[in-house]
Amino acid sequence: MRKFTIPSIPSSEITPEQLYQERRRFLRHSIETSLGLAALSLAPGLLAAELPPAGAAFADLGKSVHSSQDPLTPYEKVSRYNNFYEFGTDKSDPAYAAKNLVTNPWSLTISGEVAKPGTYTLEDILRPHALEERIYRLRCVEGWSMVIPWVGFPLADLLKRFQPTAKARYVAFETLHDPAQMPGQRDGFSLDWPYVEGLRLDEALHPLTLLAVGLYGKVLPNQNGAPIRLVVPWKYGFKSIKSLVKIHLSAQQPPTSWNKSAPNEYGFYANVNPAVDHPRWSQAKERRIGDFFKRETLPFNGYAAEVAGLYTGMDLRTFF
Ligand SMILES: Nc1nc2c(c(=O)[nH]1)N[C@H]1C(S)=C(S)[C@@H](COP(=O)(O)O)O[C@H]1N2
Ligand SMILES: [Mo]
Repeated sequence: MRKFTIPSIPSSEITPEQLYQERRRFLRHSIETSLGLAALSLAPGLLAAELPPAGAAFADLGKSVHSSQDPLTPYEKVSRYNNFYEFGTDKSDPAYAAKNLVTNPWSLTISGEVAKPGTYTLEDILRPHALEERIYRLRCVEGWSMVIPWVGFPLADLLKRFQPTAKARYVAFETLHDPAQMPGQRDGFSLDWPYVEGLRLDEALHPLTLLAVGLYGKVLPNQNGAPIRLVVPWKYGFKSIKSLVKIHLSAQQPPTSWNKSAPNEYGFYANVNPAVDHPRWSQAKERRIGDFFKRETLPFNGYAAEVAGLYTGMDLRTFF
């Protein structure tokens, strides 16, 4: 986020949603015919005991009532224009630098104020959860946005399984720390590693808060946070932490990476708010990747009706 460049992208690159729907039907058809029974075990209502292999499609995902109607940002942009500083600070770095990240096997530690702490394989984490497609707007604090069809399930469903104790008030998240695989963790600049994020427990339990394992109907590309990442659509994108290895419940508000790095620029709450400018640029507008003209940024990124109630009584001008 030190760098603030906005490439100009011709509007001709927008992929109409229809094209994606067509392609998805094709993918589902081809995977069912080529894998036969193996694919059938994933459908319908998809119990996600196993992820399909990289690049393969999920079958028959449920459609979420929480999906946005906005036209989708093309897959080619979603997967090649990324912020993932573990793999470099240029938008184009993660797509190639994350190519060989090992995401299988993967384990996730649930710790702190829960009745059932432990380290679990990704398969154990996913097994009971039905996956669905959720189309969300993603608004980066840098002033650009995308519309992404995620595949995932509510974080709330996972947290309830591990049973937060009465003391739990916050949830902390941690990305993999592995400098051998993550070149950005070897050059000392930018952030303290590992990347950490956090939510208040009620934010984490909100039905819009998603754990994503895929996008565009397929397993997450590594550069988008494989094999499992957080998505919090009403907050600036940096809250949506990638490649999770740890979820820790606590009584205290946890430190968060961008807030530690520049506390006057990035808050813990980081709710999308066009009325509170970043110290170095306005937040009133955003460029939707693929659009020529900027558009107005909406309070809570357009999710105010669902989430504004979480912040009743708080002064939103200061809780940036
Ligand atoms: N671990 C980690 N998570 C991260 C980041 C990062 O650098 N490291 N960047 C964040 C930022 S600033 C944004 S805008 C989103 C981008 O997600 P995307 O590349 O899937 O669009 O990821 C967020 N999650
Ligand atoms: Mo971002």
